[in-house]
Amino acid sequence: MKKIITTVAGIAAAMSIGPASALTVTYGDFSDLSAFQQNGATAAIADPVTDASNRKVLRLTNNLNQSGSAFLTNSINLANQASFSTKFTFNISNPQGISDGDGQGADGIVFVVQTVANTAGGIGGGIGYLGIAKSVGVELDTWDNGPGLNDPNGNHIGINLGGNFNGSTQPIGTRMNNGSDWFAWVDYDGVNDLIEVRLSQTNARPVAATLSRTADLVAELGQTNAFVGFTSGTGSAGGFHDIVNWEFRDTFQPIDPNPTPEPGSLALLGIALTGLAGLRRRVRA
Ligand SMILES: [Ca+2]
Ligand SMILES: [Ca+2]
Repeated sequence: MKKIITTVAGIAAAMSIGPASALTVTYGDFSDLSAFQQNGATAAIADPVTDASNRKVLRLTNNLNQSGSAFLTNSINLANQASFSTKFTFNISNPQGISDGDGQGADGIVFVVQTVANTAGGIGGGIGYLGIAKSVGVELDTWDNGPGLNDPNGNHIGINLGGNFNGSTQPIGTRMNNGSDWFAWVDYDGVNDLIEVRLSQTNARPVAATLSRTADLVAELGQTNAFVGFTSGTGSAGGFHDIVNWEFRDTFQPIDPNPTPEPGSLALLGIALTGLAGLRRRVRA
């Protein structure tokens, strides 16, 4: 599927409610990477990449001792107090090199919103993110670098600001570099200064956040125009770090592929069924 960019500014303006504009970027696959600026190792990987499941993916790194990134070339204006919602599927396969406590492979992937430059950060434990100031980075970290990089273990997620691994972290029980698809949701509510991350091995948005932290992204970024994309790094351990699909919304509008009905809808459905049953009884009588 090709990239789809939808603008509904006209609708929002006509209704005079909601945000002044709404932009959704959707990649069902990555057969067309023309809207991305690729940096470092990512730029050196020939496109398109077909993975072991015959899918066209965005492969960020594929060998040892690399740093790479891919950001949408055009910045996005996060006008609603820097709010955004995003969901992506990632897959880390082909673990290489040395092992940490949970096995082979490193270093992970970081989802990044940043303003400094359309570029990539440090290799290895830097996961392509270290040093990207004025940013928020949600790390999917598969290598234990210890306290120096604020790693609680060799398989965790974290929410970081300013290009440093300084945020709250959450260990994940199953190895993220297990070659399976993982599903991640990141939502930033700029009104309440709250970032929430959800991680799942199924394509169903978890009710509870896996990890959250408060942050004022407008203050952190210093502006609301931001580059959005992904970074990755490898060192003496590595692997294939792939983004399988991606959706990004420039406002706080959490993405749920399989929403459960609202209680109100269920109540209405119940009334409708009751009404039908009543009708049937009347018809029979
Ligand atoms: Ca690490
Ligand atoms: Ca590990």
